[in-house]
Amino acid sequence: MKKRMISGIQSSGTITLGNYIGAIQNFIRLQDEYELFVFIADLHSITTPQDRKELQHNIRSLAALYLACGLDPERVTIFIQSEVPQHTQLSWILECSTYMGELERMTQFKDKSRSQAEKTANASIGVGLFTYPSLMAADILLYDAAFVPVGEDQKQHLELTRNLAQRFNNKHGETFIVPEPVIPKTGARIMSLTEPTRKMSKSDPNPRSFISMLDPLKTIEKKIKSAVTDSDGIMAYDPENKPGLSNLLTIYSVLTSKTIDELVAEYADSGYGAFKADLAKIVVDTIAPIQERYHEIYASAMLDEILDTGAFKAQRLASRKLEKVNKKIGLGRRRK
Ligand code: ATP
Ligand code: LTN
Repeated sequence: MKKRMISGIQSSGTITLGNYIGAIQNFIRLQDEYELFVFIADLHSITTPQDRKELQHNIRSLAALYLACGLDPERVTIFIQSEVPQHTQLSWILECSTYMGELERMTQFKDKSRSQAEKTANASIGVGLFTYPSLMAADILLYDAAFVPVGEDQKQHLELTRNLAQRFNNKHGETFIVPEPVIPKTGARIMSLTEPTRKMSKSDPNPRSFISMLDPLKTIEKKIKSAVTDSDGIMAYDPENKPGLSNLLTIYSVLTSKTIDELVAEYADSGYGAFKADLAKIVVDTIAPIQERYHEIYASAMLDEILDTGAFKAQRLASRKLEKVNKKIGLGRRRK
């Protein structure tokens, strides 16, 4: 039997080239080998303020992009997180055995609460942003997933998920599979185009910092050509001293079959301009066919059918698991 794998992406904006390289490319690569579940993490996205209409659009748009990027609904179960209420139910149970100190250490919480505090006059931060990792653990543990394909930034959340699974198993007996992260060797952390020491993020307020999968092709070209690099003109991969150029080399390498060493040699004498122009073409050639498929899928009734089927299948597994968990803890009642 195929091992099960699960992952999700937040519907907090349009996915970026970072999400595509760090996560989606891996989903596509692994969809034959594993029983794959991929969901739209809409509950996670409301841990930061969302506009109702935009959220509705982003949820459907992400589902359409999964398909447009190449996820095959015949092989992959695609569903919307909030349509499977067991996620929030198990999340509460896990929250009760997650320690404050564990959540306080999460770097994503530290980063996001800081930027949230800067944005709001009274520095209000929702509790959901803090407990976010317990919901993520529930997403994974409900499905007995052995593997979780994610980008580098999610490693710490995965470690917590493993701890929560082990903690529960120790207390209540074997219940959860302890999952392993699957992180790509190259491209697990694509950096911002304007501040290359920070990761590229779809909710970055500066649109020039990321390439959205739905950006007009001309915009993509411009963003790559104006990406921040150093000014010494020496072609080299050195993430510490040349973070901008190294990031572009990484993107070039993962979208082609060329290694970074080959690229450094190839562009050694041609300067950053020619390198960026070629890279822009490669990125556009990757994204253009995805955009062509996207619009038709977004408007189709077929997308709703796929999401209905996905939610049904996910609910069946999730409800069975949750029932077991409730029983082990002693929740609810035994009928007389
Ligand atoms: P947000 O800006 O709303 O926090 P995000 O762009 O950081 O969102 P997520 O929804 O948190 O994206 O991440 C979805 C998946 O994409 C995760 O597996 C994550 O590790 C991966 N990912 C996100 N950003 C990058 C990046 N810059 N490089 C590589 N992988 C990434
Ligand atoms: N936290 C993830 C999104 C996410 C996820 C998951 C990924 C929510 N639940 C379960 C893998 C498995 C992020 O990328 N920010």
